[in-house]
Order: sequence, then structure tokens, then C-alpha cells
Amino acid sequence: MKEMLQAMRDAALAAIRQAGDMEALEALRVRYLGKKGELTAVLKQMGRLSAQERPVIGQLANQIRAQVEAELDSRRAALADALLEARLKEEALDVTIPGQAPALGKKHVITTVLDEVTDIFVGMGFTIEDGPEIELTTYDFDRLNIPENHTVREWTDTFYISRDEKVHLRCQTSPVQVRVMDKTRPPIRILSPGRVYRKDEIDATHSPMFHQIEGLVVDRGITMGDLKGILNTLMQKLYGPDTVTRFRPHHFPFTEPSCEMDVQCFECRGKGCRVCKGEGWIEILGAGMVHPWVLEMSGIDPAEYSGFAFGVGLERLVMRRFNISDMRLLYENDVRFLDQF
Ligand code: 2NM
Repeated sequence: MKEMLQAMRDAALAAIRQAGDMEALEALRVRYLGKKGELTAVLKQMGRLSAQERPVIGQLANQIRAQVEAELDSRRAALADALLEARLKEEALDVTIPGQAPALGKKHVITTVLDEVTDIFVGMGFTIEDGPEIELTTYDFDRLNIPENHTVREWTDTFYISRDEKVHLRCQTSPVQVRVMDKTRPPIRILSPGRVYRKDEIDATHSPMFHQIEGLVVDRGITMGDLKGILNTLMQKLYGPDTVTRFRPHHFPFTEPSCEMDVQCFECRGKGCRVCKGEGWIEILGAGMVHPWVLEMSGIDPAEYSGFAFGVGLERLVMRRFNISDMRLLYENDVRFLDQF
């Protein structure tokens, strides 16, 4: 019986050491130590032993039970370690692998320049004003002193919304200024950037939709000197302190006198070249002293107050600033192009 027990122990220990997983181990525990297991079966035969043999075998059996249990425990621990090890390896996160950077967007170049211009004017005490893009003809034409027979009122020039020509897509952001002059009293210092619409064919310098930035200052004693000071400051902040400008007489119905401002060509410094088409100067914006009738229509007394206003195409500013030769590039939303600015 002693040999039987020892053979069983050797077999059990060997089997346990080779058990590949927890289930196999549990099966071995049941097989050797379970209620119907092999050890129990041997002990059931103890009755047949002599009185001297019984304690010896009993002690051996207990010893074997302890040995097998210890072996089961140690194998269980080893398997658990291996399992954990495998899981750690499998779920390991290699933080040194370069990540996939998400494609980051950036401001459109039109927004970049608009933000620059806005900052410059906010720095000079202007506030930014907004208004409807679908505008009443009254605000966009009548109140700006635009004559009844002006071509801008024609169907070929303007996107009318209603057949009676009372509503259209605004041609300029001046109606925003008119609305402000109606609502508030001087001093007025506002900037009104926004989209405007004209029935122009698309080409390198025209688009039926573009952006305008208009400005208006109304107060006591405002002169052409203020106009020149503010606009020269704008150009120097935008294009650098060496920027040279000139003002030429012009005509707008809503200002009197009116002018256009040119900046000296930075390519040839006024000599004339390909960029300025031999002119030496590049036309940049229109401006003037607000027409007394325009002030009067908003209930501002032109005897007490005067003002200046200007309008500039944002796309034109952008193209000059970054040397872009075709306006259509600004609207195609090709990231390879836009990413450059
Ligand atoms: C321009 C040129 C000159 C202008 C005039 C006004 C208003 F509302 F005060 F009459 N707003 N903007 C103006 C003046 C616009 O754009 C080329």
C-alpha cells in the first residue's frame, strides 16, 4: 500500500507540473484529492491494514495530500503569473509609436486679413457693425444718394429678390452705416465688414460675391485730414511702415468730395512694372466726406457734424498682401493652396 501511495504521489506531482492551464489543474485536483479521488480510494482500504501499519500509512497519506496540495498551489501561482504576463504583453501600449496627427484646419486667408484689419480699427476705437445681406433698396440706394438712373439699380447689375425692386442682395455694406446713423447719434466710429453681391462675370479679379470692409466716422469737425490719417495708418499697419500712398479725386454719389487711394507699387517703388501694369501705383480703396444729404436723411445736421467714409474690397487687400494673382483661388477651397498662408 505504501508503494501504491508513493506511485500515485509521483504520478500526481508529475502531472501537476505539466498542467497547461487552470482547468487541467482543477481536473487533477479532483482526480487525486477529490471525494471520489484516488487518495480517498486508497484511504478507504485502510481498514484492511494491521494496527501497526495504519498510523504509518495514515501519516504518509496526510503527507502526500499536503505535498500534492502544495504542488497544486505552486502550479496555480505559476499559471496565474504566466496568464498575467501574456495579457500584459498582449495589451501593451507602445507609447513610443508615433501617433496619427489629426489634420488641423486653419483660418482662411480672407479671415486672417479681415481679423488683421478689424484689430487695427478696434485699436483706433472703432466698433464692428453687422447688417442684413438681403437689403432694402431704400437703404442700399436711396439713402445713399444713388440717383434713380444709376446703372447699379439695373437688373443686369444687381440681384433683386422681389419684382417690385424693393429687396435685393446688398451691393455694398453702406446700408449698415445708414442703419447705424439712423439709430445712434455722433460720435460714430464703425467698421462694417461683410459679403456683398454684384452681377459680375467671374474672372481673375471679379466675383459675383465678395467681401467689403467699409468704415464710417461722424463727429464735430471731422475733415479730410482725419480720413487721410486713418487710411494711411491702416496701410502702414497692413503693408509695413514704409508704405507710400496717394489720394486722387474721384466721384461717389454718397460722398463729397470723393477720392481713391493708391499705394505705391512695392515691386518697383513707383517706377512702373508688371505688377502695377506700368502705373507705379496700385488702386486700393475709395473714400470721401459723407455727403451732407446722406447725413441729413439720417437726421444728422450737416451744419453741426461732418464725417468720412471709405470702402475697400477685402479680396483685393488679400491678393495684394500675399501676391495672389487670381481671385478664384480664394474660393476653390483647395487646402494645398490655402495651407500656404
Ligand atoms: C465707398 C467709398 C466712399 C461709404 C459711404 C458710406 C455712408 F454710409 F456713410 F454713406 N458708407 N460707405 C463709402 C464712401 C464707400 O466704397 C468704395
